[in-house]
Amino acid sequence: MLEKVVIANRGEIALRILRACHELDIKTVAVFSEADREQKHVLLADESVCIGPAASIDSYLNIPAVISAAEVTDAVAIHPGYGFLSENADFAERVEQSGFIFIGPKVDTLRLMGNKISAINMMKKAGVPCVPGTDSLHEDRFEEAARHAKELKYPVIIKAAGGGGGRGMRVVHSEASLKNAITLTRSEAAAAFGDATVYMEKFLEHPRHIEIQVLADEHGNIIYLGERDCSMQRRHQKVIEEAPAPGITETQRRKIGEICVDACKTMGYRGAGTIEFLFEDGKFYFIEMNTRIQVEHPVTEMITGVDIVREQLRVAAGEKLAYSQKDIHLRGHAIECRINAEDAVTFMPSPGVIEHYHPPGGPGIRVDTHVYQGYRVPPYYDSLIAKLIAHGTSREQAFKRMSMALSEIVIEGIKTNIPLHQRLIDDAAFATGGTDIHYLEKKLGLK
Ligand code: MV4
Repeated sequence: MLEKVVIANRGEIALRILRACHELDIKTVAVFSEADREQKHVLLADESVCIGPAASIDSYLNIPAVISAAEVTDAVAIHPGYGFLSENADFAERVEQSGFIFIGPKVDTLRLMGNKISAINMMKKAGVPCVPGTDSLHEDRFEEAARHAKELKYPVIIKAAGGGGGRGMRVVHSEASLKNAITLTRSEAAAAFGDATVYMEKFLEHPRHIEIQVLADEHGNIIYLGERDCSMQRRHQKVIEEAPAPGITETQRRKIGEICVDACKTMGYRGAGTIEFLFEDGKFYFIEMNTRIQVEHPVTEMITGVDIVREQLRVAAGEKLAYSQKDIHLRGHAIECRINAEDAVTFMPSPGVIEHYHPPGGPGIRVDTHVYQGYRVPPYYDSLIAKLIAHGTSREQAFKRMSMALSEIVIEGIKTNIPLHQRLIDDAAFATGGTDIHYLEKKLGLK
C-alpha cells in the first residue's frame, strides 16, 4: 500500500481522504493555507505543511508549493480531492515528473477529457450516446454554422471546448443571433480558458442531470456503481443529489452502465470517474466526464457499500479493485443536502464563527463535515461546510430521515442554506421525483 499521501485539498473532502488513508494505514500529510491552520484534518494528519497565504491561487492552486510539500515530507503520492488542481493535467504531469503518484487518471486522460470536443469524439467512438452537434466551429464560417444550426433545429447551444461545469456556453434561439453568440462565446473562451475553440449542440430544453460513477484499476477491471440524479441545482451549483435516480429502470441502468464501462476500457481509464449525461424523454446524452472524486460521491457509497476514496487509494497503489460488477447491488436510496455557509434566500456567502453546532444522528444518517463548534468559516473558499446524507430502504424513508436530520441539525453564528433544504424536502414535485435541471431556479423565481 502507499506509505504516505499528501492531501492537496481542504475542508470536508480533506478529512474524508484522511479517514480513508487511516483505515489503510497510510500516513497523511495535510497541506494548508494560512487561513486553514485550525482545520480538523490539519490537526489529525501525521504531518502538516503550510503552503501559502489564504488566497487559493497562492496556496491550494500553487503547484510548486504542493509538490515541495510532498518532497520535504517524503510522501509517495498526492490526492487532489475535488476542485483546485484535481483535473489539472499540467499538475498531474509535474507530480509524476517529480516522482510521485497522482491519485487519479493518467495525464493523457485528463487532457483528453479536459477538452470537451475531444471528450465527445472519444465517447462517440466508444459508442456512448451524445447530444446531436458539431465538431469545432470554424473561426469565420458563419454560413456553415448556420447550416448546422438549421439542421439541428433551434434552439442550439454554443459551448467552449475548454469550458465545462456550466462555464463558457450560450443558448441561441434563432439565426438572427447566431453569429454574435459564436463571436461572444469565442472571445469569452479565449479569455477564460486560453482557447477560443467552440462547438454547437442541439439545446435540450428540459433535461435532468444524471451521472454514472465508474471505478477502474490498472489490471483492466472496470465497474459502474449506478447513477446519481443531480438535477436540483442553481447557477450550476448542485444543491441536492440522490441515488438511484428516480424512474430509471434496472434495464436502463445496466445498459448505460455497460456503455460507460466500455468507454472507460477504450480510453484506458484509471481510478474513480463520473460520466455526466443529460436525460430527456427516456434517453441519455453524454455531456462531459469528471476525472476526480466528486462532492456527491457519498450517495453512491451509501447505496453500494463501496468506499470510493478507499478504492482510489488502492488503485493508485496498483492493487486490483476489491469488487467486480457482480458484487455491486444497489440497496435502498440515498439523498445528500449540501449545507453552505450562505443566506438561504439571497445566496450571499456568510463566513464567520460557528457558535453552536449540533449534528443530527440516527439510522441512515451520515454527516461529512470538517466544522465544529468554534470553527471559523473563512471567506476565501467555496461555501460548502457540510454534506448531510440520509439513506433508507426506500426513497420515502430516505426523505423522512433527511427531513428529521434537517430539523435536528443546529448551526448557529453564521447563516446557512438549511431553511432552503427544509423547503425542498417538503416540495411535492421533488417528492414525486424526476424534476429537471430548471426546477429549482423556477421555484425560486429566478426564471
Ligand atoms: C446542455 C444543456 C442543454 N442542452 N447541453 C451546463 C453545464 C455543463 N456541464 C453542460 N450544461 C448544459 N448543457 C445541451 N446540449 C443544458 C445544460 C445545463 C445544465 C446541465 C446540467 C446541470 C445543470 C445545468 C444547468 C443549466 C444548463
